[in-house]
Amino acid sequence: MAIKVHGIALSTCTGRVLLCLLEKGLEYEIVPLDLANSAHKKQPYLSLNPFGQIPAFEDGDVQIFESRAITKYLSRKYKDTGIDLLGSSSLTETTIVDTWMEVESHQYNVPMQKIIRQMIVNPAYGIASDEKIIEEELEKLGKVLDVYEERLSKCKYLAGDFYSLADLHHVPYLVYFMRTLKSSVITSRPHVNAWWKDISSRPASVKLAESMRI
Ligand code: GS8
Repeated sequence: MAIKVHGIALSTCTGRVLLCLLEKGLEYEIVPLDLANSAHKKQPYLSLNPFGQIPAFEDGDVQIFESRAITKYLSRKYKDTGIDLLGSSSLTETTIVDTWMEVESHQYNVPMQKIIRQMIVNPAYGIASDEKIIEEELEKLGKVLDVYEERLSKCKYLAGDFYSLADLHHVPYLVYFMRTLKSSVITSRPHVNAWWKDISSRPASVKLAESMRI
């Protein structure tokens, strides 16, 4: 049975799953949701994601929500299809991938999500951006990226000299962020900038970015 992703490509969390599928070269079907009519807050969708958020995922009998859990599932189940995204060659590498996935989720994602809401999502809905929130969150993001700059001066990718889910998870928000007037937060940090240039030019990332045009 085909892999089904319930969501929309414009959503960064859905994009995280789509990017993993593209990297793995797996066939999938996007099942669009009528978000304007709150289809994600009602049954039958709530039986796929009880929190009423996108994405949700089906692979045969397996049903999962939480985008990062879905990418981990795909990377483990389809370990031998396409690129290894887990640093599977040793426990140490796997653990470093896990560490930087946690960093993405708990350090980078927090300010980034608020910035993208203010700079991309709100304007798309005709809602004014809050400059104070943007400035506060950019300062927090800058501190996180200073740690990345140091890390990426020592290795090409976050978990080492190999591309992994730790890098992949960053891509969707950065696609939107790099289209804002604040992209110098990335380009002014040479190692972060080189990392972004590399991971954004992967064919799968280019394809995802094309589908993220608001
Ligand atoms: C977050 C899902 C989420 O925030 C994940 O899957 O990674 N931790 C979860 N989804 C957003 C869209 S993200 O672009 C969403 O569903 N927003 C609509 C809503 O909350 O009503």
